[in-house]
Amino acid sequence: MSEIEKVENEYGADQIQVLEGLEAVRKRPGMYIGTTSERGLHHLVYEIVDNSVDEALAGFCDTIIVTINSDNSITVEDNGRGIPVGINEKTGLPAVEVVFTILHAGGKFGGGGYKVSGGLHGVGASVVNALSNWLEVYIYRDGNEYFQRYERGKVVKPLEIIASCEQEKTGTKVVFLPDETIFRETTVFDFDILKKRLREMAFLTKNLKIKLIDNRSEELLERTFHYEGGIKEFVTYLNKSKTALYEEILYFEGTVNGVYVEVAMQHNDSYTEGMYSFVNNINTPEGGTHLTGFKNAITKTFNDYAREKKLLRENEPNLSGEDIREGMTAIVSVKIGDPQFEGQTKQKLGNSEARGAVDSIVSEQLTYFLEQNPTVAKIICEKSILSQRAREAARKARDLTRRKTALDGMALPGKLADCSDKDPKNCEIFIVEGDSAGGSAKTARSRSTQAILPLRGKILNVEKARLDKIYANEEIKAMITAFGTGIHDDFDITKLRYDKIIIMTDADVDGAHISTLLLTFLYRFMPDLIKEGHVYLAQPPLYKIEKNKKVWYAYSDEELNKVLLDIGRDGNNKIQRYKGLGEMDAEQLWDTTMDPDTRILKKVRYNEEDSSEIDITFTTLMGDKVEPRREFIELNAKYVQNLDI
Ligand code: 28G
Repeated sequence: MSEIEKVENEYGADQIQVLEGLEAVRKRPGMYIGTTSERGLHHLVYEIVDNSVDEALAGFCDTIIVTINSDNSITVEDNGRGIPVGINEKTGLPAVEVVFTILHAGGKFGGGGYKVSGGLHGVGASVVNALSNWLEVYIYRDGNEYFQRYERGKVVKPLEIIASCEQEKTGTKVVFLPDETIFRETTVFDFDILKKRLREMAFLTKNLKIKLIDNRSEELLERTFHYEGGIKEFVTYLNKSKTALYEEILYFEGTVNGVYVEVAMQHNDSYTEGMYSFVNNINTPEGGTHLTGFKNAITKTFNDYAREKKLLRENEPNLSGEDIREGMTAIVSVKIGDPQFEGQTKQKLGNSEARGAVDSIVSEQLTYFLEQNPTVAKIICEKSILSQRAREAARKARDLTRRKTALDGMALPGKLADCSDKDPKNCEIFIVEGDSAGGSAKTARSRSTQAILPLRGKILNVEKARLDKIYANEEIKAMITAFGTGIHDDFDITKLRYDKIIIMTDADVDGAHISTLLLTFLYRFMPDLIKEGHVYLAQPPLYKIEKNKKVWYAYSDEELNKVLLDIGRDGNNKIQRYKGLGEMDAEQLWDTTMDPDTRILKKVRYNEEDSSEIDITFTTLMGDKVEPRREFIELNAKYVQNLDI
């Protein structure tokens, strides 16, 4: 069935239905773009760019330019064939008008059907149109420049030819201004958010050039993403702050049963796995059949190889998938005509043919690669065997603590001053840097609901340690038992003993370092605590200002200046710069940092869509390469006030 026919059969729509369709989008925008927050706003750009990417996947477009204009409208241009302008018989409308005004069934987030990207042209254009104050489309085809304008989704003028152009020039240009009555939170685009997603799109579509331009400020901001190697370069990018164990990026590609599969992978010397999967260029943080197929394939293939080459002896157990994936960065990308999503958030791929396709392509091509590259094969197998031994040692250490806890009842760590209320909903735990601040916090706290766990010195950097060492670490063991959730395979968030986990460190460089170490641990080992919003950073004040027996606290330099402006700068002011929590007595600590009625807490946020970038942030900050860290710190120096991962 041709695309045009499909439109006719499904919609045979008259103008009234068309308008109703877009009204539905304006009434319940969340159904179509998930949210009207900042994230939803940026989603509009991706919907339009997706159509250009589809044109690229169809083989007709190699350049996309996205511009943030000075009025915060967006221009997207591609050099594809140009959206068809011919009249569609049933609707009597030009095809382009069908694309922008007819709502296609379902939405990516609503009911029945899902958006089918990957060669078939997405269905988001009409949604973007409905949620825009105005939208203009320019089409270059057959030596003409066509133009149409819409306001809040409605045609304001029929499609017209406004100029002629060179016969060879083809493509589409869309300009739109999001509707501020829909996007109440913000209509201001963020260069960095767009940059991340457009870079990802460029990685996922090899050879496609995507340019992002920001025209809002004096100095022009411009980035171009163009990766000949596609996801191979994605892996290199993700590993840039790590040390690779071998030079090659393993790359497998093919189509089985209508599923196009692409996989790239490489191991580094860290202990964490970084696997990212995509379906039709959309991130699937919860994985699904494609990821299962990949995991099956590598587990089986490496075990077969290690046995055959006698790297694993007969009496030794098989390598587990986790052993093989330790320190592995991988991208699994599939393109499929009719993706079915499952699970609570509808983000997990369900198509069973994807499992088989990825499994067979990876098994076959990886077996061949290992035969051709025995040195690389040996490095990976040996690393996996080391991981297997560490895991076994860690299991023993864990069983030991588990048995101990079983014997002692719930053996809470000795240093923990627990709260008396046993309902986790009411409870919070402060993780405090140093014994002395821990002492003040213990005195200051509200005993019924606030628990204090003091940590001595710097905690272990989990980026640089293997499991067995991590489980043996006293500070980490204390946190695990205090939280009650267990860790890793045992992790159970329903057992969490506190609703809020509050990291309280000095407001100086060391304190920031300790916060980062703690966040690294939580992010790697108990990510759900962060995802579910249980992790907070306390904000102790930087200054105490006293005048005529009155006291003010300031949490930043700006606040200090504001207070001084209010009370007047004169000789009666006494300003104290707090260097650490230890300088505050219990009462001050309570008043400024711990009292739930007056304190400021920063919630640590986690955005699934950003997971590959967050991984880079942590390895850059905590890994062993110095140069990327320096770069990162220089680039982010302006954000240090706001520890947001
Ligand atoms: C610049 C911003 C966004 C696009 C094309 C090219 C074609 C196309 C787009 O066809 C098919 C859908 C239902 C009738 C296809 C051109 C075949 C031949 C295309 C874009 C038409 C849509 N020649 N380029 N759509 N059907 N770029 N960029 O949107 O109605 S969308």
